[in-house]
Amino acid sequence: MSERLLVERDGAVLRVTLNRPEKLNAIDAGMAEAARHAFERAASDSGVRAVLLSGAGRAFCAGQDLSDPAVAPGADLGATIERAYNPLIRAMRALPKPVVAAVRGVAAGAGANLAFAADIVVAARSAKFVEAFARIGLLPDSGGTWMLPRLVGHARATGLAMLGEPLAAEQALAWGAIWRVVDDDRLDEASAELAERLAGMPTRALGAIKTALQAGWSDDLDAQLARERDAQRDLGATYDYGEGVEAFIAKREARFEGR
Ligand code: LHQ
Repeated sequence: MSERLLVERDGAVLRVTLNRPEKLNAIDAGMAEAARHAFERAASDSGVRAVLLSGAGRAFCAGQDLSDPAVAPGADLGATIERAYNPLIRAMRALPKPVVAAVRGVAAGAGANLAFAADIVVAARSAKFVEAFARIGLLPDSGGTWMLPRLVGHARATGLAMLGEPLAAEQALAWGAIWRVVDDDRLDEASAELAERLAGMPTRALGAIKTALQAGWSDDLDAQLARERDAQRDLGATYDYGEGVEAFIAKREARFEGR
């Protein structure tokens, strides 16, 4: 779409940038759909092997644009969620490739849960995650009520969701909600390095890891053991497994191709 969402290829990394910095990248009509399309394209483009999601300016994302008439009090908020947010979160979680979120400054409301829907979150020390919903009479959406307890446990998820207090980057790290905290001036470099590194790894294996870890949240052990067996059978037939083993035996770096 418009330049409110930037989608750029950088080698095998697809960079998706929320680009409305004057409104802290609040999501207005069309932005969530454009982001969803970007993730869907990433799924079907074999040249894309990782996605890097970030926000332009001082914030990651302030969530839904509250000045959008579509979410004015009395409007059908469920319609906006069904049209914009649910398909985006589904597309991110269904993408069998790693998604890195680089979070600088505030990630509020749907913006916080968008970050938590990524596979690996790298946060600047300045970052804070705010489940701002209850402050305006709503509940966490964009998968927040599903993801938060899985990331931080029921008690902390409840406190975050009910109180809407900012969760600072270091605390989010200590609680296991995110992968890493870096100094603000290192965020761009550190997140790009990580996305590039993931893009050079065996993509099919990373996709299988993502799918299996997610399935494990609801499957029992037997189902999960069967899933691991089936996925390992598939992965054992990939080029990258052959390359990985050959490189190991030859004591050289593997050159994975994502197939
Ligand atoms: C904004 C926003 C914003 C518009 C900052 N909208 N302009 C889904 C679909 C259906 C229904 C509704 O909900 C959802 C999901 C959601 O995401 S609901 C939750 C929505 N988000 C929030 O409640 C957060 C609202 N924002 C804030 O609390 C603050 O702006 C934060 C804490 C994010 C940042 O505070 P400051 O650093 O002090 O910045 P600021 O407040 O001065 O914001 C800068 C500008 O951005 C300002 O515009 P202005 O023209 O005055 O400079 C804000 O109005 C605008 N802005 N968030 N969500």
